[in-house]
Amino acid sequence: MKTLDRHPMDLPVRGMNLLEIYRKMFLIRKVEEKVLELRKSDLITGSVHPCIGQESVPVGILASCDERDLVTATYRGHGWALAAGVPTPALLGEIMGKATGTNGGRAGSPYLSAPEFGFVGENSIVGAGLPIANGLAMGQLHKKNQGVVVTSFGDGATNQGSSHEALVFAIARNLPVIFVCENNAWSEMTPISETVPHVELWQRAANYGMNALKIDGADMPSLFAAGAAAVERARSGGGPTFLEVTVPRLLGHYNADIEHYRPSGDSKEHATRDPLPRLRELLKTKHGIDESALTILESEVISYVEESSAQSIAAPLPGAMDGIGEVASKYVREKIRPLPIDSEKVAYGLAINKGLDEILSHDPNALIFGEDVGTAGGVFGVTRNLRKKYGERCFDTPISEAAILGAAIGSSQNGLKPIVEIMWMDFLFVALDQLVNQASNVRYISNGKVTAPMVVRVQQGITPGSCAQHSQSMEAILAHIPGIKVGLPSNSHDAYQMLKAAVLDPDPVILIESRALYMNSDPVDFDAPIETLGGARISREGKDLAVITWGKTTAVVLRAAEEIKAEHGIDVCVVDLRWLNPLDEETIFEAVKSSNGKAIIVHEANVTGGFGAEISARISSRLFAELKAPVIRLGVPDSRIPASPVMQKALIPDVPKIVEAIRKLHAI
Ligand SMILES: Cc1ncc(C[n+]2csc(CCOP(=O)(O)OP(=O)(O)O)c2C)c(N)n1
Repeated sequence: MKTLDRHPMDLPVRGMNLLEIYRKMFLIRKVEEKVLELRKSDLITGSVHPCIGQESVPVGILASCDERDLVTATYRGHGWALAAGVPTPALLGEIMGKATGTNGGRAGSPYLSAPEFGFVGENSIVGAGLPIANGLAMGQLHKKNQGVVVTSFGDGATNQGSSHEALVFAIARNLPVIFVCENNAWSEMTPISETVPHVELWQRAANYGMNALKIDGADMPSLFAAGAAAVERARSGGGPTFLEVTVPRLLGHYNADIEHYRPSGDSKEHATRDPLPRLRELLKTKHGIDESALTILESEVISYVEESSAQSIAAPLPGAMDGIGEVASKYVREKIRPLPIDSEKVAYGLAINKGLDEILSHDPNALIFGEDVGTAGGVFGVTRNLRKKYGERCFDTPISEAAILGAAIGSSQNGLKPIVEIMWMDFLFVALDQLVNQASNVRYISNGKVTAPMVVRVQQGITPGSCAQHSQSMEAILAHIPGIKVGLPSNSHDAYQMLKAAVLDPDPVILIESRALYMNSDPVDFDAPIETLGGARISREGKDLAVITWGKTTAVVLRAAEEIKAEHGIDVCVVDLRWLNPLDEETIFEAVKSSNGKAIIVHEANVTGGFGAEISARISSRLFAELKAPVIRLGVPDSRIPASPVMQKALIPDVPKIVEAIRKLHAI
């Protein structure tokens, strides 16, 4: 948390005396009331989730934090932002969607962030912030500055898989994270007692072996003490703590919640536990602060909130086009060099292993983690020997894909260069939130202030005997997500080159390797200059027809091209796309134009919604006048994948099927 130029009321809570703490809590209360008032007009749009009744938690915990420390919160995070030191006008500006807001209007009330104040941000996906906090904490450890990470979430979030994965991961890595569960007894419209009937929430963490305790959020001295102990423990290498803090829910889940589901007795009981009047009373009775001093302080806060609100109301709206851009770094097309011919042949998996070894040796911020990647060297041996050589910089994780990806996101935002392995493409789906909702948004929401330069290695495809849950080709789903770069190396040289390019890239990159290729050997020029990310390659020149493909099917298409040339004299141009995002459209268009206006796209993914559909659409709209025939897609028919190789053969686009498709298209 930096001490930037801001109003004294907006300073972070660290080092404040109890009266100043009260002032901050009162500020949070008044800001939230102002937000609810403005939400009744058009000045604020969308849902807002006030933290009224919960103000004690951010101030109580962050009182023990300092400028090294980082904070994440949920959509109910305005109080955390203000306690961390985010200026009130910037917060209100964001909630009003103004250009002056923390995120220039890109984030809104439930997803705002201000990393320059140590407030890494809110999160609108329940439970998603915990795995990311772990990654941030890995960055803290790497910096060796004894910094900690505080992550807040609700009681309902303790029912999320990602939360449990994060707790398990934090213990396994002994991370300096303080998990703060703000238990307001309601998960949106369902009481937590209904979904967690038999244990207390803190016990869940305790049963995982984490230091865990429960505190009454209205008892400020206990809250300060628990926060201070947890921070001290984390700073001194004692690992994570789980704090369950009970707080009242004084209002509905969000601004429009009429609480028709809530017994009135429950609301009344919660109202008796409001921490704000309790602290006020404590100041008067135990700290000798008189009523008039409190009244003056409160009126100063009210004036400041009015001023900040007026300032934000008068602030300019963003331009309509300001929401475009900063999705990913700009792709600048470069010509891709031809593949080496005379270099030493190296297996695809080994080329990646050598690349990883070099990356770890040259970049002290790089690290590798995933399931079985450490001691065992990966289930396919791709990370073999790296743990022996680099120790903890190549480590095994729990079988917790969301925790792995979240840790990659957080650590990449905090100075590290994580290269993580997800063992199988099919397993990515248990953790997709971390890519689709989290990694993809880091650059965009922060307007480019922060990026998530992480690399995810994963492998996919059909091999003999691979079952329906271990054989899917899912590149189209990933390429559909703006903000994520996706590449599929088709040979050993590219496997090495594309890994190096991915590691140098500032954005999240998914490298989809092919299990079937790991043992294949092709020439690799380890001395070739490293490319920047992107670019397709013409793998075979030809004038009669273009075949566009990527990854594993490239070699199959090349074999088909040789066969059809030998048997039918048809000269096929083969484009290996390499990267689906960014997409090198120009190489595709040039290839189709110079190949008689005929194109086939071949992939091992299902046809419907496959990336071939995207290529086909782009060719059809750009080259409509030049096309001599419809663009053809050849993929696996829309089916599940059988394990038996006999049945698999009928589905996979193999040489005979490709030859047949080429022959037919050529005849048109
Ligand atoms: C993964 C996911 N599921 C569901 C939702 C919808 N949702 C938003 S807040 C919320 C309740 C969460 O309750 P809790 O964690 O107790 O936090 P609180 O809102 O009380 O602060 C739900 C279900 C969501 N945003 N994300």
